[in-house]
Amino acid sequence: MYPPSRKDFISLTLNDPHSHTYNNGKHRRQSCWRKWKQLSRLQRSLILFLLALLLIFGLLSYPSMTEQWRGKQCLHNTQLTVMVLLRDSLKLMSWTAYYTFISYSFLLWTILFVVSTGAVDRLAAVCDAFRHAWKGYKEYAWGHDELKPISRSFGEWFGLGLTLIDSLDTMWILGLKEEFAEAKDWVEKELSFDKNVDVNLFETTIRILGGLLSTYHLTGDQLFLEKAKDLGSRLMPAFKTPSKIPFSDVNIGKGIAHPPRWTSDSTLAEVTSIQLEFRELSRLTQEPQYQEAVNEVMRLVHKLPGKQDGLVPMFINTNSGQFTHKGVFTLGARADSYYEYLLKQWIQGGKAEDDLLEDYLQAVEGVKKHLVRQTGPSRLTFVGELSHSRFNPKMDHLVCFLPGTLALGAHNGLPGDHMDLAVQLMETCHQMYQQMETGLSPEIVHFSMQASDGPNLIVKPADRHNLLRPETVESLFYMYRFTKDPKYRDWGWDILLSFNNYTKVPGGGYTSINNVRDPVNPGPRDKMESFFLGETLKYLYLLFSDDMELLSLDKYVFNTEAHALPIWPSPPK
Ligand code: DMJ
Repeated sequence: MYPPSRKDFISLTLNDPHSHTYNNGKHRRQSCWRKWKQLSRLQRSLILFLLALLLIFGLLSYPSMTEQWRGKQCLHNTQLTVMVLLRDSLKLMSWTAYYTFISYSFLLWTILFVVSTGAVDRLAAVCDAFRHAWKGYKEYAWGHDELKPISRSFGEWFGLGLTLIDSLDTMWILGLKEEFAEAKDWVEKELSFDKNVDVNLFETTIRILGGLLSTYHLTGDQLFLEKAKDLGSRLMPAFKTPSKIPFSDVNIGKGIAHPPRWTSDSTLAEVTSIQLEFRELSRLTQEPQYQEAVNEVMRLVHKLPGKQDGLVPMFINTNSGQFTHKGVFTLGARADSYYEYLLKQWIQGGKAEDDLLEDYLQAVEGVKKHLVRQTGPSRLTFVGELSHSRFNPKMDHLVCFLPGTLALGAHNGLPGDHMDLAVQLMETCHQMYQQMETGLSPEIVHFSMQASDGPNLIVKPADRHNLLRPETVESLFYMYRFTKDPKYRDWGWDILLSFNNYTKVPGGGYTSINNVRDPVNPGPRDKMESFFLGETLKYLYLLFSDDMELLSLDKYVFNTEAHALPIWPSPPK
């Protein structure tokens, strides 16, 4: 796949004035022009309008032209695009009356096109947002992990240029060639994994390994595969544990892994959400050790006692290989992407691995039975948590990945009621934004189950922050792709506007905020998470794009950090 090409204007090819064809045509045009002048103004307008319509349909159905438009959306905002087209049309008008005629039609088409498709504005707005975020990163945090946009400095987590790598494929998809080239240059010259640093296995896999693999697939550039191989091999010591359940942390320079200081447990979602990336690395390198290591984790978890109707506890011990903290079940932090990766591994591998499907289907039934409930006031469907048989009507924003995952499953032939649940949960995630004064969701919401006229959503003071997370726009993207219902785009648009209103920092960057209920003082936290560029803006762009072949969901599966990996071709029969 290639990025949209940069074009500053659409050119029309004119006939050679010295050719015979042109001279013959000249007479015809002169008589046409005379006839044209004899028409009334109404007749002329009507013809122009019809021609404009013809042009719209013609151009829209011409693939290479829409390809050019896609490129423009990131290079110009709509107004600029219109101005460029206007300028070109005016230039053409100074030719003969024939070209004036064409120009008017073209101009009319442009205006109608822009007015009739909100898509142009929305895509351009995502591009503007990306550029603004990138500007801050480039100026104050270049090559570092995260931008601190308020203090105009940076934060370091692993010291591996996290935001830059997480953003690579987003820039490619948005057609931001110059920005991409600069970032690639940094990867080539500056990025080294030969560093004495402790990294978190899961975060490094989903953001950096996933980002490099996805960029390799989009660009075909070996550089990214070489870097991915180097990183993958440096992460492997994490799997050297008595149970083969990996440690949470690895020193990629020394090749030594260890659990967190306070426990020998690993987080369940972390050890079961690195599979897509390691499996793909094995496929590309033909080196089986990556795939074998992560498949072993799935095999162990598959047969482990302590699940409840497919729901898994949040921790697993690296020595014993057993679940710990049993009896607590959530679809939020520490368990979320386990469920997501069951389905996505099944899809990645060509729907051949039955254990994955079985675990996923069972888990969805478990979610429906134990965790899905409705609010009292207006019957909003939500996913709560279970703690030793006690139901807690609390839902992390993280759970909003679920409508998208359920919809993806239904699209791949899983039961239709998964889609029904997806539709209901999508509505709730939308309400988590819409009912807040800033239009942005808090990190955690509690739901009222009492039948009353009171609010459905309750936000505790400690949960009022927003970290620019992607899960809701991610699900909106899936829902739009599968239903084409424009309301999902409108909901995504409202979210982008709210990000712009309350989290955009003058000078460059976006910041997470402390209080989504206070539009006067949302309380900037001075941190732009890498997933804002890697995921949130990418999913918004894909949501607004009319090009359903742009990372088709029948060809790619997105990892949990929105990095696209190919669905494997089926083996020859
Ligand atoms: C991302 O790093 C991933 O989406 C992960 O699965 C969950 N947390 C963040 C975004 O919220």
